[in-house]
Amino acid sequence: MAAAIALSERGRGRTAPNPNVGCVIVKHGRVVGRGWTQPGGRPHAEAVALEQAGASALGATAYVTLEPCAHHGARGPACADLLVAARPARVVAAITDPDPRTAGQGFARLRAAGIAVTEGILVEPARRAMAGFLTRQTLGRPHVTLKLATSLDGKIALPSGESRWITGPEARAHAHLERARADAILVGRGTHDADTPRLDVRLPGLEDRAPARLLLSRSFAAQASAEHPALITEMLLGGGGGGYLVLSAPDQITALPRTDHVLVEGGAGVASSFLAADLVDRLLLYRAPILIGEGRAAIGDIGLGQLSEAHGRWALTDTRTFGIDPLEIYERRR
Ligand code: AOF
Ligand code: ZN
Repeated sequence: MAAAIALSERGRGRTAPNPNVGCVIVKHGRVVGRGWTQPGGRPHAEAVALEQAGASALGATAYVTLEPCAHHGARGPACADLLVAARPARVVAAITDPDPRTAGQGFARLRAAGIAVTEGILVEPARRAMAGFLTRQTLGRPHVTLKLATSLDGKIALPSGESRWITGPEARAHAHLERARADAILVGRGTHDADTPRLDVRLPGLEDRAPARLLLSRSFAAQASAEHPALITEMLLGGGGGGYLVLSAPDQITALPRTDHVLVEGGAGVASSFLAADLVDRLLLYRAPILIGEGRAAIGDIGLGQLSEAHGRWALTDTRTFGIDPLEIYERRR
């Protein structure tokens, strides 16, 4: 199942509004098929893995990160039916599909066909891997990751504004991998004007990833929507070499099509407005072992009244080190 979850990560950021699912088929201790949800959402993970396994799927065990779908879509058959036809002896799944077209019916169809089903394996890691789909299903909006790269004392720049670079190349490369796993990347007007970030994925083999670029700017959005009265306005800005969708408020991410994972990158104004609106689900805190002292804080006012409101909100779920920079990952407790 851990291998299936790792495979599912390959689809993350490219399958919305479909979940990024992973599947591994094992026969006599050997992997005979591997699959993950393909860009655009189809083929599904099981279809890819079963195609690879061919006749070897007979009597095998299929590990899948989400309950196989039970609906005959216009875009392909139900994975539960594909499995029933291929006749594995057993299907092991992480979580139930909340989509009402499946919601337990996938498992029921497998069991009715005499296939053994085990549910609930590695639930938390699987949930994390498809957090975008699950957040869309439960909260009706994309899953939001806020990335911060700070000094030990929580600063992102000198008083002069100098900020290149706080963290080292290894941490920055990992941040690019996070971009590859997002459907959209968001920055504020200040960051856009100061850094003209390219917001692309500069990693070997992943250059084809092109997450949508979002700009949060109240004044810009007002100006743009006077010209084009749409909720979200597409604009071509100088620098960065491409188009942005301009949002006037954080909660407009809810209306973005085909966007289940949003990565919020900077700066302090954007971080503060997403935190104040309680729209951050996951915090990536890269913390360079340097002290800046007087400087620009990573986060401004987030509307906190009392200290008691701050406690209990965040849980540390992972720590890693890139080069000399530790990364802490926190999740919002809801
Ligand atoms: C699976 N395996 O790899 C994925 C599944 O638009 P469709 O027809 O592709 O269906 C989308 C739904 O299928 C989606 O809401 C979710 O319930 C399921 N996604 N299911 O068996 C997969 N990506
Ligand atoms: Zn399916």
